[in-house]
Amino acid sequence: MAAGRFLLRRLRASFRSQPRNALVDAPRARGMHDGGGPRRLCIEGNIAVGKSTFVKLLTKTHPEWQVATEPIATWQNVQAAGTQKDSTSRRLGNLLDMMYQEPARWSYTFQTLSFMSRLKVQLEPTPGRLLQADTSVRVFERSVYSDRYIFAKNLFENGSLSDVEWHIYQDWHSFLLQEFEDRLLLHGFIYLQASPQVCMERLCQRGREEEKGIELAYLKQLHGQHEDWFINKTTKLHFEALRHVPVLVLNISEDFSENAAKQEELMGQVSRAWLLL
Ligand code: UDP
Ligand code: D5M
Ligand code: MG
Repeated sequence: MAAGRFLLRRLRASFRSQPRNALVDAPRARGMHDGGGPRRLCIEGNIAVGKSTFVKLLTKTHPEWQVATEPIATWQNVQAAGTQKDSTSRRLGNLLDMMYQEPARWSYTFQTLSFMSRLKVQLEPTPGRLLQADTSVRVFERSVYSDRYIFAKNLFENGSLSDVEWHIYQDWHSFLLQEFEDRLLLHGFIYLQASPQVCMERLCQRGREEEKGIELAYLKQLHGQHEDWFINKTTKLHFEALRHVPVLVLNISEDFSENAAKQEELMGQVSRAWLLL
């Protein structure tokens, strides 16, 4: 009990001393999980803000951490499983591209694929080497939660998902997450924040073919969704435990990809926050 009170005091002191980068909701810092096993962190942020770059930096700093990147290759190359006679898979299409070309036609289909692929990743059993470690960490690039509270919500609000699709989506999303609740536990979000303009520059620099038609207005909508969830706290979340997952906000407007001092600063912020989880 005494140790618990000490930790709580440290969390509160840290929260007060770092208003912009604090772990929001830190007093309930165990997030969605109170059991043993690895701590599970999720990296969230707008398109092209720098999540994958940040995850690479985390891996370099903590080679023992296990990282699950976004299953984007699956979305770019949807395949039909081979039959017994013919074990080769048949390419069915690039659903990411199809969604950007015809949002009203393909957004709902895309949500089913992105959700299923993220769910599979989040449900993967913990590797043995992590079970043996005293302190082990799994990192996910986005989650089944950003699927809903960032993308699907936004696609509904901008008219790409119909009332019926949004209703059906929310129904199965809630049902499945309740069913798998214990195995989808998260201990913390790291929200990587930058202006939509910075994301646009990085998106153009990356030059992913399917994203060539993305406009600044879309990045502004997604920025607003992130801010409403993580900063303004106005997004209605349907899972009690999710409301209490601590959020570390890191502003990465300044380029960190080649800047050693900035990288050190960011990794320091993660470590300090991490000690509190
Ligand atoms: N990038 C950059 N400076 C940064 C972070 C990222 O120039 O501080 C570039 C990165 O090299 C890539 C693009 O921005 O070309 C998008 O980054 P990333 O793929 O990591 O973004 P994500 O979509 O995963 O958030
Ligand atoms: O790129 C991931 C890409 O996939 C980017 O174009 C956004 C898109 N994406 C990811 N999840 C969704 C959902 N659920 N709906 C619609 N579009 C989505 P990144 O580089 O990781 O930002
Ligand atoms: Mg990425």
